[in-house]
Amino acid sequence: MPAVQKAVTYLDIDIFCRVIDNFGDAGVMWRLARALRAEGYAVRLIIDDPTTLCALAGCDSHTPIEKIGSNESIEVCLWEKDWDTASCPLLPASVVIEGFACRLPSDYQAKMAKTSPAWFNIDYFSAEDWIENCHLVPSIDPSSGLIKTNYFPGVTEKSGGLIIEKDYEHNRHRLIFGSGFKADEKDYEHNRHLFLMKQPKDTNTLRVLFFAYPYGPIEKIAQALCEAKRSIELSVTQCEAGQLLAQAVSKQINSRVTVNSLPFVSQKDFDHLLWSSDIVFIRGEDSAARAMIAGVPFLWHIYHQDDDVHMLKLRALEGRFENCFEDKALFKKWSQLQEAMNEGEFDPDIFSDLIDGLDQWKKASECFSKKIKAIGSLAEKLSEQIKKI
Ligand code: TRH
Repeated sequence: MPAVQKAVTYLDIDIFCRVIDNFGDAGVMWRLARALRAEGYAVRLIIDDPTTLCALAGCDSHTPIEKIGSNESIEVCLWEKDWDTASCPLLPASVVIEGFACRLPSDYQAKMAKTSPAWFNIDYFSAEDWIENCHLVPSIDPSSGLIKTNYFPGVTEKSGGLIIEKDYEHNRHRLIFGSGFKADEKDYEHNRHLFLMKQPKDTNTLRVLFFAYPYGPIEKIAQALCEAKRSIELSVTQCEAGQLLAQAVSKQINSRVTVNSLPFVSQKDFDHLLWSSDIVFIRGEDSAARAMIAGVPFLWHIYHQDDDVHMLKLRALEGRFENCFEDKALFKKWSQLQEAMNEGEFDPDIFSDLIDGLDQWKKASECFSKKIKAIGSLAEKLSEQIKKI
């Protein structure tokens, strides 16, 4: 008798995302949607700003919303404005994910009270101690009585980890040893700048990637790059700070910095940029997390918060990194330069020392990347929690 194949039923997940500013909100939720899809769930992403999502997904800006997720088998749906005050036609999925406490449409939430789905809030990434006490802590929603579980991404065992795609190592290996950007060759003009990043460079030249906020010490960074003892191929991402840096560098005389102005690339190609770089200036949350996973030496321009809360977050991450630096003096220089950069200063001499210690800096970054990977991927850890409920 032929073996009867058991039908596999996958749970469906709704992810809600409001874009407050920039790319981080959509960036994290799109990455999560892809990673949960790879875990086998049927994923619907409900988002109020499809244009931002389109850029991250690498779609043409005219792509209709229902097509944005089709290559990834993810359903993308517009969060209509009036759903916040009037009725919402969506029926709740078995699992509901609220991105960064974005407040679900009240009608949708009222329907959840009848179906009791598993409900998670995915919070902001932090390396601080306190998140370990809040991770996976349930709270009771006063209006519906439903339980919502708070999930905190982080870099320690007791946190929720970071999203690391199942094919991450495979893709990285392909870029470094294989065909790289080949898949996009048909669109050579658009990807010309990415091809440049893949070309072999002379060993004394440094590839530096820049993604930061416009309120940083841009002129001082330009000066430090131009005073460096090694030639620099500087790739500036498409952002205001990138344009400002390119202008500031062009004003410096006799510099050995060549500037490559990048287009906005898809989230997948963004990893390629990190893998092809020697040093990255990185901002926000998702791209900083990607630099940590990539094991590339980075300087984090952290998102500014009131009362300097961001500096606590920055120092907490440095604290987690310290053991990975064999050279403690170099660790001090890295922390010093990074903190100063977030306070409007940038010392060319310290930057020069970091370049001199690049091998050690790289070793420390790779050590940290290993630690993060050992924790496991956020999507797998979240999936374990979903299966428990
Ligand atoms: O864009 P960010 O500054 O976004 C956020 C938001 O402001 C958010 O509200 C805030 O809370 C958070 O920062 C701290 O930086 P972030 O988080 O690094 O997101 C950028 C995303 O854009 C990330 O997924 C990488 C992606 N990206 C590309 O895919 N291609 C590109 O060319 C560039 C420059 C970025």
